[in-house]
Amino acid sequence: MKTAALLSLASAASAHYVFPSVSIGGQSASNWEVVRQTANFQSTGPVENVSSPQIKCYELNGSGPWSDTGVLNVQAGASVSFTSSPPIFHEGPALAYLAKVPAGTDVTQWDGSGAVWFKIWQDEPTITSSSITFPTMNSASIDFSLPSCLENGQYLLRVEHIALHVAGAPQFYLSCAQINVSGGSGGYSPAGMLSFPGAYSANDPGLTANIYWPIPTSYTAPGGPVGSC
Ligand SMILES: *[C@@H]1O[C@H](CO)[C@@H](O)[C@H](O)[C@H]1NC(C)=O
Ligand SMILES: *[C@@H]1O[C@H](CO)[C@@H](O)[C@H](O)[C@H]1NC(C)=O
Ligand SMILES: *[C@@H]1O[C@H](CO)[C@@H](O)[C@H](O)[C@H]1NC(C)=O
Ligand SMILES: [Cu+2]
Repeated sequence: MKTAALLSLASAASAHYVFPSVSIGGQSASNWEVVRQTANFQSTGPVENVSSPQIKCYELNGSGPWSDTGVLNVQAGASVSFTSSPPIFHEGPALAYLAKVPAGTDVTQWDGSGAVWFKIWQDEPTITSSSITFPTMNSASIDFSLPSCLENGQYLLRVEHIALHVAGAPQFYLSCAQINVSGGSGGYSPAGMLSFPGAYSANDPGLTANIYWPIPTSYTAPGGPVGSC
């Protein structure tokens, strides 16, 4: 019995996840081909500090450049599917952000620092009187679409899942893909420009939430609202 309990603890502790690959508009790339390899590619552990520079893209190579990572050519409005390896194992919201690469700079040379990030998507939990559950629980992917009204050009695309299973100790799982958007109609209106770190505060109610008791009657993820076309 003792051995079984220890094994089960060990498997819970290792049941973290990474997002090493992405398929956009049906074009897929292999692991870490267009997604910057993350520092947790082996441990699969989370970022746990909202002030850490790792909350931006969690790069293994923190200072870059990232010229060993490719760039995926995509169409605005395309559907995006980031693979979660292994499948997401904790309750919490999934979110996606973009940061547009400044003119004259290549995405592989750009670190995405400053107030350059805007939220393009987040999911919503199902709340009942007995539980709050999130759509990506047990999912092998995080799926959303790029806005159709993006400006054309290169971006970092940051995908994130925030695990809320330990009340008051949120865990951030994330990675960033390098993409080059064409076919966009332009005019996207971000709801706000954010920096990582900086976008999240440790005392944000969306991060301090206790999802078990009392069951929340509403939930708002950190990082503000999603922009619009
Ligand atoms: C969180 O990260 C910041 C920035 O790197 C650092 O100054 C601070 O000590 C970290 N906090 C903890 C609890 O590790
Ligand atoms: C980061 O990647 C660049 C480009 O591949 C390389 O020149 C640099 O040495 C790497 N830095 C580290 C610390 O690995
Ligand atoms: C981005 O896509 C456009 C349109 O397909 C193309 O002309 C341009 O060369 C691409 N840029 C890069 C850096 O891949
Ligand atoms: Cu975990």
